[in-house]
Amino acid sequence: MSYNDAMSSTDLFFLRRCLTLACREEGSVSPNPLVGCVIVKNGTIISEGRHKGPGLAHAEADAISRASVARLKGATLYVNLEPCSHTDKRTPPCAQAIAKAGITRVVYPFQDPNPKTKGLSDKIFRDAGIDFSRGLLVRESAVVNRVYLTNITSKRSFVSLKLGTTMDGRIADKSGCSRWITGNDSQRFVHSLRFKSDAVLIGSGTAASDNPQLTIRYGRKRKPVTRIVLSREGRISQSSALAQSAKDHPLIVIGDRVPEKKAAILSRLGIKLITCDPRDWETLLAILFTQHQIGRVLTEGGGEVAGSLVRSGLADEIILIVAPKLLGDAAVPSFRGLDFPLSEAPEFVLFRKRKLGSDFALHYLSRRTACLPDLLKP
Ligand code: AOF
Ligand code: ZN
Repeated sequence: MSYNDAMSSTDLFFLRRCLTLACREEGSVSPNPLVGCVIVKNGTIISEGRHKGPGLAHAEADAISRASVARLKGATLYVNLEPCSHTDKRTPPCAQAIAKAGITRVVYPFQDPNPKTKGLSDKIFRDAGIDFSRGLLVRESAVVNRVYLTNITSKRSFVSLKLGTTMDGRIADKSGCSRWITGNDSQRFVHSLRFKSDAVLIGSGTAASDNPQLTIRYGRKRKPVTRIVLSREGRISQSSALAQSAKDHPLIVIGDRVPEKKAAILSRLGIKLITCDPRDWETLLAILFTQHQIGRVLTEGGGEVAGSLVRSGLADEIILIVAPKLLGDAAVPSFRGLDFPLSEAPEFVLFRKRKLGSDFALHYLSRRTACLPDLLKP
């Protein structure tokens, strides 16, 4: 069908509501997509639903279950991803449930790139006489599901690179001291970023100098987040906060030259070892997603990790938290080892900005992430 302006503005309103509902579950759904659904009759919402995590009801099924059988007949269903129709999975297929419920119109932005279900709902809807349309709110919906889309199209973890810096882009003073560049509000914000991720990753230099815990300690929602340390030789102090908490919070060391004795010590401490060259981001991110179900990894420093990720072109987004301070030339730079002429400088797209006390969080998407919608067939 083709849109007229009045129809599309109403449809946009309800699709935006789906995104708001979907985003409430950020941090809980991995490796699944963020999905919200609203069912509308005579211009009013009669039911809403959202997907709350793997194995739990899909957004459409959740919304259908909250409305009476009679009211569903002839209603319109909005959802921010093509409804699924495959059956070899944990939950029943949604397209069939929508048809069975007597819904007569379905609106969603784009097809689900999951090859098991992509495009299959068309026939189900056509056979049931359901009028379906897509193509609205594609960009916003793709950005909301950037983690899922990257996971499914590239078969690797999505990378959120976070750095706390001064106004002159320094992450520590010349003695290596970085506590604390950013303020309390930023601290809480970082814990919410950890919650939205499946793993938090640092280099062995940061592990040694900061002795961090990398757990979630603030905020309403808590979950065990996997901590990852990169070290070719498997260097991590047995008395460090990370090693000491490995029995309660999963800890992985990534290295390719870990001596057998060291590997035995790590195993005794409850630390998992992944044998991989930590400079080979492509292989590492593929292993983290396909073998460890890590959909989104948050990297928290330092400058070596940030520099090498940008060089590899695999920093999918960069979240800079900038404090109103200056440290000067001798202090530690944010991105080590980069050297681009201006004409080749990697460019990012500003996605969001947020004031955090006297700091500012600047959230940039890589060109690849910003272009994800171009990969999608509406
Ligand atoms: C979700 N939530 O609301 C929708 C999804 O293993 P399952 O049964 O949870 O199926 C997961 C797949 O279902 C997922 O990869 C995606 O293709 C499709 N749609 N998934 O988790 C939802 N609508
Ligand atoms: Zn479904």
